[in-house]
Amino acid sequence: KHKYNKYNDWDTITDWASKMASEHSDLVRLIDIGNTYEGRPMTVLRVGQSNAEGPAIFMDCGIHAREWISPAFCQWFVRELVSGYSKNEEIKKLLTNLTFYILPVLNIDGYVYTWTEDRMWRKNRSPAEDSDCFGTDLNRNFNVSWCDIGSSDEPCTEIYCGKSAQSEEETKNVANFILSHLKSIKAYISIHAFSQMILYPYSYTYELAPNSKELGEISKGAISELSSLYKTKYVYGPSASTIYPTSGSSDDWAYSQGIQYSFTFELRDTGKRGFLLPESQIRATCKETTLAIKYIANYVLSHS
Ligand code: 0X9
Ligand code: ZN
Repeated sequence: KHKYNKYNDWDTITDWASKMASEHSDLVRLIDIGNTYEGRPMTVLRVGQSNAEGPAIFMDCGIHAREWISPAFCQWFVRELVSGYSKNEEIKKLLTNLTFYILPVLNIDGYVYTWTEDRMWRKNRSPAEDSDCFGTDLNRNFNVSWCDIGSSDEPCTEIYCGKSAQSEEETKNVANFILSHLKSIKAYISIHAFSQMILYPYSYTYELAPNSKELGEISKGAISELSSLYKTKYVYGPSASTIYPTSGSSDDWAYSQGIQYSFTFELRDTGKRGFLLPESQIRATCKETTLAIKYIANYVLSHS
């Protein structure tokens, strides 16, 4: 049975998504964006007043399989939107003027594998050529400075970039969906764990992005909202210097396509439990993160 304050397995998340769409058909539509390597359908939840054509925000969770708090947050945030629509003026305003495209689990095959075989699995599940190892790091597979700094061309590593840029079904499906809505998508947000950070481009170079100052100010504002609830400490900055350099990452790719507001969140904690964040922290983590995402959404709305 689906629960917002527990980690849900993939079948439960699938049923949940269908139920959201059928119970809130005025606000939620499901969009099939293609299948994973193992053939599971990837479904984006489009949340917004159905006739709204305005600006949009794309958010994905679960690029990395073991970061379970991330999909939990996407589910929480969808509920926040649908339940807030009728009783909260701020949410109503957001959903009247903005569209959210939310992908609750990007790396579904990997996520299933963490439930059935290996809790610490990170990558997707496609087999490599000329190697017995499995899995490409989907946050190294996007077509931006592909397989350069912070990636590896060795299939047995955790940061394998894949056999070519966007070689993976999951990467291709997301990139194609974003490209097909590029006119409306004003912000890209990718939810990871852990480290308590808000990161923005660039990742593949230490150079500063053209609107780095603005991205820093938005991050600062989002963190001030987030920490107002439980005083959780976050840091922010350009990805390369704040966490470490990576290439072929989704946020840099979205930014390279002209999406000016591109962020990666690293949710709780700072390493005590790491990827194994206890279920008792889901609620607080999701509540505080919701404040940060709403702050960004309001910013995007008033600047587009
Ligand atoms: O290594 C990663 O992909 C991210 N860390 S994680 O522990 N969640 O795997 C960091 C990504 C930093 N790079 C970008 N934001 N592009
Ligand atoms: Zn991650």
